[in-house]
Amino acid sequence: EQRVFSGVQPTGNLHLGNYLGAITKFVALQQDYDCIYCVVDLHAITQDREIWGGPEGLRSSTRQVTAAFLAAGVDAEKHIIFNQSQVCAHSELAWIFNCVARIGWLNRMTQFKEKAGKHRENASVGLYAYPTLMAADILAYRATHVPVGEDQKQHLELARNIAQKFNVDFAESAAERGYPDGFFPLPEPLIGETAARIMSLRDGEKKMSKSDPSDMSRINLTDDADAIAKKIRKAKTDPEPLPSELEGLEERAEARNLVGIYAALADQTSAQVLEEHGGATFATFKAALAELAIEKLAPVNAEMRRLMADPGHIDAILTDGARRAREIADPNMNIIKDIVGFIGH
Ligand code: AQP
Repeated sequence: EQRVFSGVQPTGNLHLGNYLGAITKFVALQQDYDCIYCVVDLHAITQDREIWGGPEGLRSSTRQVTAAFLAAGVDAEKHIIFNQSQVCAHSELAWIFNCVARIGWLNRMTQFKEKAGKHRENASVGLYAYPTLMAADILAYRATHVPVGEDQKQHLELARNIAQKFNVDFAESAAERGYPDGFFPLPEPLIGETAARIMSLRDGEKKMSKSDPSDMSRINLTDDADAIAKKIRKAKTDPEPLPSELEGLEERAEARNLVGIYAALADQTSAQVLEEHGGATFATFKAALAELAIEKLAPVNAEMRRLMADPGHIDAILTDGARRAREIADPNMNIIKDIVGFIGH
């Protein structure tokens, strides 16, 4: 059995990187898999309160991410959309995984180092344990495939290590309960060839990120056409025109990023974009990119606004999704607890 699970944090400023690197991939996978898409609100509160915005901010961002899933084309009836905190299995399994994962494994996580910054002592314990919760998100459903951007590759590798160690540590107990190969599958990342890593519009070496203090560094899904056009016009570039071949983009991070964004929006490869636009100045190419971005994002933006005008409807979708998610996760949790040796499950 194959199942897709992925999540997006409700930390505000959902951007083009989240959209192209994750959400559009979610939509495409619905054809071939049973999919569970989660608004990971428990993950959001691992960061500083200014980032997730306090209780009001969290509620509003949770609805915004849900609206983005729906507006992009996730089908909440055939598949499942819900918010993480409504399903206890995530927290419960994360605790068990905290006892499976080794401190040495977590110490290697680059996202923690980046997000905790210089004052690591002041980071929350939750931020440190973020990857064990992510492993629990996936494995509570015994999901086999996880669409993510490239930045999450290391966390997924950790989830596989946790699944494998659990399977080995509890091999006998799992076999006695009918799981001779271990209870957990080893989940595989699905990282797209295009848009796996969209970079900041102000710095081609940094990924586009919700928490970048400069709003000009990213295109938000809530930006209107004027804001999108302005951000693309002002995006950092070099003075050379576009090359006709991919090799010409080496050492030109900003140019490579804009070509990559165009390619992902047009559903082409970067090479195809260069065939068509090679030789163009940035003034010309940016105008074409702005036009394309507005054409693709305007309907998503409009649908998100329409959905967010009715928060009760969004909340009902999340509650229904959570109920269906529990139907999958709760029986799994009972087996997992029994395998570990907890009485009463
Ligand atoms: N720049 C990006 N390019 C491609 N994919 C990206 N993703 C994030 N940034 C890019 C993918 O979006 C999904 C959801 O991300 P998330 O919100 O759960 O976590 P994140 O990676 O921490 O997102 P941000 O925007 O970078 O937030 P901050 O600023 O808080 O760190 C994931 O699949 C991710 O790979």
